[in-house]
Order: sequence, then structure tokens, then C-alpha cells
Amino acid sequence: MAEKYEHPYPSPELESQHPFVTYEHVRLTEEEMASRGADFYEELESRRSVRMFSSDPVPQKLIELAVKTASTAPSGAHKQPWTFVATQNLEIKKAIRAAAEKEEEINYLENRMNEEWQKALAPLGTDHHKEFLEIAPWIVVLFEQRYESHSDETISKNYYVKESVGIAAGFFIAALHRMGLATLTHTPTPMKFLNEIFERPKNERPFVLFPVGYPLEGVKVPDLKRKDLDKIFICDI
Ligand code: IYR
Repeated sequence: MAEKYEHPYPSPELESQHPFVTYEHVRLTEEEMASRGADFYEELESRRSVRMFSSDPVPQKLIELAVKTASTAPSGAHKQPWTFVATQNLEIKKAIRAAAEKEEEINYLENRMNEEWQKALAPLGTDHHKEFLEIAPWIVVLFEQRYESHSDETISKNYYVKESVGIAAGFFIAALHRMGLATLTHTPTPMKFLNEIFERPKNERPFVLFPVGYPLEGVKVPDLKRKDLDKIFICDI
């Protein structure tokens, strides 16, 4: 097709001020696109969050690979406003479990989560016990950087932080699944204690905690169904 753009990007002026490269893109046939898309769908469709992990160790290299993959996510003004903090240290995992269970006891047993919320969780069967935090070989905490803190003590803004970090979280989950690992998007609420345990600076706020490992053999998951396309997709109204 011979598209004619009135405003080419980058403009010659922009390109004289900032570096640009040609995006290397391989155009596939429609058959290839359909086949690869379907394979990818099947792969992600088979992913489940699990709540019981094997304690079998997972090489650090695989965690690093998943973090590198997550960090390819698009982000507001390309600020990449995320920090992934990973530990396999049993003492730290125990401390996280103790702090998380303390908060969750208030959520579940003292009804900090209201009745409607607890009813919504009933099919998942979650409770305040978080043994997986100790048993999974890795805990990876994704911190959002609310703003950027520089070594000369100045700060600068980040943009669309929640959106950016949410997308990176999705990439991280997909990367782990692709490698045959399992995780759970765990949000022990409130999660401020993670700043103290990991000694993270005040510009960082815990976004989500991922226990990472192999699923415990024979682990069960709720028999959830995913919404059909016609419930989630509206096209050409
Ligand atoms: N943070 C609690 C409660 C919880 C909330 C939601 I929304 C879930 O999908 C699952 C659990 C917990 O982790 O148990």
C-alpha cells in the first residue's frame, strides 16, 4: 500500500536531535500469523495461578531471564519504572510469610475485607495461611517507582506508573509460564512491610509479590472458566 503521511515520524528535525533506528520487522503470511497467534493463545490459556509450590530449586538465571523479558514492556516515556527484588533466602521468606499472614489475619479473621469481597473469594478458597511464601524457592517482589530518585539527590517524574508496571507484570508472568514455571499474583494487603524487609527506598512501592517455582505435583486449582470473546470484545459498533 502506498500510504502518504503528511507528518512523517521522526521529522528530520527530531532525528537530528535524538537517535532513531529502523525497526526490523518480519512480515508474516496470514496463515503464519493465525498459526502463531493460536499457538500463543493455547500456551497462555494453559497458564494457571497456583497456591502450592514444590520446594525444588530454580536456577537464578531463569529468574533473571523472566525479569529481562518483563523489562521489555512498554512504559510511560520509556521510564521503565520498576524494580524486581528476588530472594531465595529462607530467613527472608519466613519474615515475609510472618508479616503477610499477620496482615491477612486482619483481612480474613477480623473482616478488613468486607463480606462482599470475602464472598467473591470463596470459590478460590483463599485464607490467611500463606505457607507458599516459605516453600516456593523464590519470592520476587515487583516494586513500582513512583518517581525516579537520582544519585545527586534530585528526583524526576515517572508517568503512567501503574499501567507500565502492570504490563511488565504480565510479561513476567508469561515469561515464567513459557519456561515451565508457575507463579501467583499475590498482594498481601497492605504490603508496606516489603519496603522494610528489602530496605527499598521511599520512591518505591510494592506492586505485587510473585512466589515462583514449580507447581507442587498434583496441585489443584479452581475449575474456573474464562469469559467468552463475546463478553469481552466489542467490535465495529
Ligand atoms: N490479599 C488476600 C486476599 C485476596 C484478594 C484477591 I482480589 C484475590 O484474588 C485473592 C486473595 C490474599 O492474598 O489472600
